[in-house]
Amino acid sequence: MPPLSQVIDSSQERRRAAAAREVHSERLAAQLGLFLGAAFTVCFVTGLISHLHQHPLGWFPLPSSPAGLYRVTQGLHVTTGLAAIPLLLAKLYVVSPQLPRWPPVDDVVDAMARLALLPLVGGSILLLFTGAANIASWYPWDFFFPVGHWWAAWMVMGALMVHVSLQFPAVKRLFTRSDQRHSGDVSDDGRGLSRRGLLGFVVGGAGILTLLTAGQTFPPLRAFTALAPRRPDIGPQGFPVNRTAEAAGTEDLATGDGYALVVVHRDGTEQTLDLAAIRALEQVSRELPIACVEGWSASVKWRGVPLSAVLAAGGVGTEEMEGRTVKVGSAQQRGLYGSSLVEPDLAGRDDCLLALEANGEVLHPDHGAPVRLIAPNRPGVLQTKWVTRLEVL
Ligand code: HEM
Ligand SMILES: Nc1nc2c(c(=O)[nH]1)N[C@H]1C(S)=C(S)[C@@H](COP(=O)(O)O)O[C@H]1N2
Ligand SMILES: [Mo]
Repeated sequence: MPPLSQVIDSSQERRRAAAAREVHSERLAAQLGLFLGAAFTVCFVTGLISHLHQHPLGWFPLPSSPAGLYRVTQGLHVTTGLAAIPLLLAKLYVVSPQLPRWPPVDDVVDAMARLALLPLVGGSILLLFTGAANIASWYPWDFFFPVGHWWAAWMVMGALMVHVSLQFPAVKRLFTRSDQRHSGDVSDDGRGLSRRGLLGFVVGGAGILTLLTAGQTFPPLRAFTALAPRRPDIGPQGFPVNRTAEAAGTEDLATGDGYALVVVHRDGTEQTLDLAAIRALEQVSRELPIACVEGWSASVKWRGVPLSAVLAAGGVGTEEMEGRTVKVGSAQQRGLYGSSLVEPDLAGRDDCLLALEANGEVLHPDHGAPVRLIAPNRPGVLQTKWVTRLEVL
């Protein structure tokens, strides 16, 4: 018969060991839920910003400065979204014993709670999967990515509000003193992942994913971009290309021979500028990022002519420009990115450029030669390449 103190010690040890295995606990589910909720909120807000850039609301204009703001918000979107993948997997593992249950619901509130899990879990998996596949340029689906991703985001955020309000007591218990702690459904069969193993998976997984992708937008981590689809310093003239001139069918344009920029006035009349006329205008140098919606970004030194000065050379005076949006059109016939809109405030800025040079060289064909749009705080998709048409709307 061992001494009493030893019996107590070993039972304490057992309890400690059991607590360490408390993987399927309410507490861990709530902790992971908090982090997931924070990550999804960051993704939703930054995603909305991205959406507003591409579908502007007249009464809610986005600022044109700081010039690198979109680079930060979209970099955050993709980085946070990827880090949420191990979080979601861990959360599903922790709550998995509670999913199959008989009877399936206890009461009306419980029925709502369990019903909300369908769009919540299904939508979250859809969001993270489509997001990750998109930045890897893999499209194993038929719908247009931003549309599917957009509606999944609203569905998930709605279900998340229902879920959080119903699970609020569990979150509250997280912040009460530990001796009053409610440990919830502990399945202590000693099998499966330990609590420490699970936390290691989450922190390690999120950390590794962040380390291997954040360099696509955060220069100090550039050397580690193994998982990111683009390294921001690789490509002609030192930065990446999404669509080449060959893919866009615009190789012939780059020579500049026969190039013509058509300026369309509000009354429909047209005026044409050749390349020499544009080159003869006063040029300015500006450092502005290309910040792709897919999360990579690169800072580039551009040289070119402010859009407003080119329009002026095409006969569009300040009065005609007043409060007007400009449609910037490309020679590219294929694909979705043949034109973009420049809002009135942006169109008047001297760092909203039609660029002729990048990083000290004449623009490379893949970067939009002979003339491409580059403007501050704007998603890459709106930085139209191979510009041949400016239309005052
Ligand atoms: C692996 C995780 C994720 C990745 C890699 C990712 C990636 C992206 C990308 C590349 C876009 C730009 C689409 C475009 O304009 O072409 C985008 C937009 C967006 N994302 Fe995500 N995302 C992720 C997770 C999430 C999550 C968790 C949410 C919300 C809870 C979310 C909400 C949105 C919204 C609302 C947009 C705007 C869609 C639009 O412009 O119509 N994303 N995301
Ligand atoms: N005409 C045209 N312009 C375009 C595109 C395109 O496919 N066609 N791609 C856009 C996208 S998605 C990005 S990220 C930037 C990339 O510019 P870069 O190739 O010079 O880096 O160009 C934008 N301008
Ligand atoms: Mo892009």
